[in-house]
Amino acid sequence: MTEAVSKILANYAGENPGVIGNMRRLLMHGRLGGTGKLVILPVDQGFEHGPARTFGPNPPGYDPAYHAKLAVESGCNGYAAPLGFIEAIAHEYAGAIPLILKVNNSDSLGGPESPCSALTSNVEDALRLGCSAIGYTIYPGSEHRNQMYQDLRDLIAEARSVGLPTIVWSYARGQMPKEAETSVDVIAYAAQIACQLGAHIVKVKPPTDVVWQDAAKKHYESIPIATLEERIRHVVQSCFDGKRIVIFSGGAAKGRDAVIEEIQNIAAGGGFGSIVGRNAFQREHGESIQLLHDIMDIYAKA
Ligand code: FBP
Repeated sequence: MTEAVSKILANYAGENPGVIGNMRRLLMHGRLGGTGKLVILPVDQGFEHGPARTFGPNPPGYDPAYHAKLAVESGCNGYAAPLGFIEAIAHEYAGAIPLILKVNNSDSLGGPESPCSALTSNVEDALRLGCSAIGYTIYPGSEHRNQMYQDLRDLIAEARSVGLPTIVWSYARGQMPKEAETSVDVIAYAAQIACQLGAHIVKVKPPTDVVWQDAAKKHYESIPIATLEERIRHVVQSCFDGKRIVIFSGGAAKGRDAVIEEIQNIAAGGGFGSIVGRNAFQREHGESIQLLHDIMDIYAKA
């Protein structure tokens, strides 16, 4: 194990050997293995956004094998997906790359006011499929958030008891306008909630310079948030002063330069890495490998 990884894992000292071992597996795997940085390929958008929106831009992606292969070939630290996609590839890929079973999901077919994901698989499935972690989404801001928090607490306890770490996708949405979902105060708050619930790794969206909560505004007068780098630093600080791993999502597909610029800022602000889905698999195969490598190179040098 490298010094960088052992320093990170020291922050999880109370955890059992199974959890630590699986986190070590994630941190030591792939092109960024040993650097303390992570790039994960998540492919749950078929469930979350629907097949045409997700796979239409690069149709080979309709095949679950395409994504597992992309994650391995590009040297990602891990591959995250819902039950169906993991079941379709686990016989070939368990052990080849850390698999992360996304155990809850929601679709885009209902209203946006009170989002709440369904449990679509469980800890037993994760073990059966040879996964190294589970993933769970919470929606701080939804009227169902307290139920999600309680369910997550139980799930983390169950996963921990069999040595699996939990990655929490913390997305504020529900009873708030769109611009609030990515405001810096709300993103930092969503990240803090995930850490307080016991998340081993937290995943949030890159924050904008909007401060949404009135009660927080005066406090942000003394917190630098003008640049993305500064905002990332604040989110990292909000994750137990950097003692919990926080990674940032890639978002809807955009041009290469915009992706690279965003990653440079995340890396400069001390972010631990990225979970990049659409910006990877919606590109043609060779192009997506190249972009993932470019992203990894930025983190490797940070
Ligand atoms: P992307 O890089 O494609 O944004 O993937 C990250 C992710 O968290 C996925 O796991 C999830 O399906 C998606 O973002 C949700 O995006 P949105 O909030 O736009 O529905």
